[in-house]
Amino acid sequence: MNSAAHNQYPPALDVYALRADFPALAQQINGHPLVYLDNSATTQKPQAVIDAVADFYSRDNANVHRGVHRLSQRASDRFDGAREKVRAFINAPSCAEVIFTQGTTGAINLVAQSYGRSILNKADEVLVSAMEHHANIVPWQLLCEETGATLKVAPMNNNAELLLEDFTNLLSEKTRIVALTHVSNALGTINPIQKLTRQAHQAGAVVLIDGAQSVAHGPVDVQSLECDFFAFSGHKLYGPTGIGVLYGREALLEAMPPWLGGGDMIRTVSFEGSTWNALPYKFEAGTPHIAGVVGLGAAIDYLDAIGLQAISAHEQALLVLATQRAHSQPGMRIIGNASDKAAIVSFELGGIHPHDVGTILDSVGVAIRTGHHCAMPVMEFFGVPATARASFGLYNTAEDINALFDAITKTQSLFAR
Ligand code: 7TS
Repeated sequence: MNSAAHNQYPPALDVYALRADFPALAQQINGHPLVYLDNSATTQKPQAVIDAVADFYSRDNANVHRGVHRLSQRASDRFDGAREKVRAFINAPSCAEVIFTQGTTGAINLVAQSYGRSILNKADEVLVSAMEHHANIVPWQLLCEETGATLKVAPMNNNAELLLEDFTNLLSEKTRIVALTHVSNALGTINPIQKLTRQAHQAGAVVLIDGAQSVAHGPVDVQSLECDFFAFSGHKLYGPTGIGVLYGREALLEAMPPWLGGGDMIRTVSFEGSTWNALPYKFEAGTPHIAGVVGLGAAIDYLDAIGLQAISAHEQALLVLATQRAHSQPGMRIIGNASDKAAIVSFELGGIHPHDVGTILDSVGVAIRTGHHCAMPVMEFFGVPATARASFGLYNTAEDINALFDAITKTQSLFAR
């Protein structure tokens, strides 16, 4: 995902046809058609993903890499096939570099506990940004507590843009790991990852990108981003929950010690000591979430058929529309006005508590998220306890935006009484 992608003109999405692929969208909530605008939390699933998971359990269910029997072979083929789909999707050079994890959170913790713990000492620093999700803060805090290293934070401005000069100034020979979000879930900011990565590399640091909010919303190429690690979750990519991916550069992964120990990650085990399996299995202890991997593969096929460029263009058009409407809505303040933004609109309605906003919106079928969005430092920076957040996906329409703003107007008039 990059801003250049937004300037191209791919064929427009046939969004109404695509909506029919998502059974969950065709329901009424409180007597109103569901308007699902909580895509940053998780996306709805197309029938193709639901069918792939059901079909796996109905026909091919077996453990992978162990059995010689037919079902185990089929399960292994589907599992390995999905890894190749993920590799191609993010343009990783090799399947050895694609590790299945429980999600973005699992992937970041793996890097912190394996890579981080093996290289960090007291004099070292880890650099994150002020707009990180807790999943890209807390694992580094735990690591710093364990190793005595220091966590540094690159600040942002009031538009929620990273301050590039401060970022540069915070880099030094002490900086061993730079961990940044590609897109902020609470603010929508798209960070200039390639540029930041190059600077971090010049300082000698290794770079992890939290791609939880970027992979489903535009093309991602880990080689052109030049990052060392890239983490994302299947469930934000129209795939199942409980499955995610860590991409890592092979040389780094090879040098890293295992984190979780158990079956599948070993080559040999004896009571004198054990040796480790090849990549990616070294980091995949235990029975994996096979059905989740199969579903993730189906989600990638589904998105590839539509095209990430087209999805990006569609969502950018929705963002422009929602932002225009917000500017002409009295009493509404957008939090997060970066010049390069994903289709996420965090907002406040004067003194109305975001939870009340969310509850009234739900009463007319509009699903948004309210709260701190697992980004408490972002809330602190903007001086709010919480925000209301509408986040868009490939199946959202201009009518959804109309419904959102009708519901916002209704909320304001209820509170004006
Ligand atoms: N990083 C970012 C930027 C995220 O937005 C999230 C989840 C995570 C990491 C963690 O992903 P997980 O799949 O491992 O849980 N964000 C949100 C959200 O915005 N609302 O609910 C979850």
